[in-house]
Amino acid sequence: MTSATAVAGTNIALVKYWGKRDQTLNLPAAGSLSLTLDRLGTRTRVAFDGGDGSADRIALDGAPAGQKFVSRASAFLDRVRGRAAISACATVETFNSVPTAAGLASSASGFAALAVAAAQAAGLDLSPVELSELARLGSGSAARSIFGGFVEMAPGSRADGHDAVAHALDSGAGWEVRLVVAITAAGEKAIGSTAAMARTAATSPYYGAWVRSVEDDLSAARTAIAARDLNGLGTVAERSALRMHASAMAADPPILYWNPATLAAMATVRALRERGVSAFFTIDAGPHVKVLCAAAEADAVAAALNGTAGVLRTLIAAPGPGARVVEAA
Ligand code: 2P0
Repeated sequence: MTSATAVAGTNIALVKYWGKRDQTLNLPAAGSLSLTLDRLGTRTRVAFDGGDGSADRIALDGAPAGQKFVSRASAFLDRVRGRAAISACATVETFNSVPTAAGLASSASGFAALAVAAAQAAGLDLSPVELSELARLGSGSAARSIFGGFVEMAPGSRADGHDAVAHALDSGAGWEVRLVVAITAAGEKAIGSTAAMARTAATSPYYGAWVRSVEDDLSAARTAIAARDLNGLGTVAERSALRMHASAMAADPPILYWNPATLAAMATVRALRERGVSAFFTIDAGPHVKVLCAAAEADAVAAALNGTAGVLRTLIAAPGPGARVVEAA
């Protein structure tokens, strides 16, 4: 029996992924661009040890995982077993440093860590690009967490998805930015990303316009990163987040992730900018607000967000490394 433990940081998209060209293979309809974080991540141990004898035994944060989580993780392990030609059920122990499914992108670090740990435990020798493709099959955003720092995900054009993988943007390496996360609610989000994307694509009259807008945002974001232009990158990030949410809000039934504290935090960010602080928000499939800023201004940004009505707490994250094996036996 072999086992492996992997860790992965979550990533926050600055140019958002929202919609698929293929549901089964999780192929995105457009590219995306993100920052992998040093904290807010997942640590996962996988052993193909027979599981509980007839099924995978999967624990999340020290307790047996719920049915939805188990079936998604088991389906993913089936792909790994298929590739490695093994049949043994697995024991999986996974720990998130953020609340699962609260809109803090735990599926990104979760499937990145699971892909890396499961591939290693199964004896598969995969390159980072192959791991990115594997992680994408678990969750589209997980493909990006295989790499550290600024990362771009390609939508690809092949039906088999081999070209829908992420790569690191080396031009951003060493840039001392921070993401200040303002947590505005406790508990799980109302509707998961997968279902929300599908509904947006099927019913939102703005979906096509959203997808068509992404390429220009990617291009502007790449240019800004290469130039270390925080205002340029932040402007793209806010635009991309608002357009993503606009497409979702226009779905039928509508998808609205924000709460009053989300709006208050956005106002705080605008007020910071009026005072000369380069701070820019982005919002994922949940009510929390993540604020991009320079490392030197992160404490001031966090203080302003902590003083915002409805913000429960903040944490400051820096760019972090890609997913990696930390223990193998
Ligand atoms: C992103 N999100 O680019 C976007 C922005 C949330 C909002 O990727 O269906 O959990 O597993 O591919 O990866 C969340 O979507 O969805 C996400 P699936 P995933 O970060």
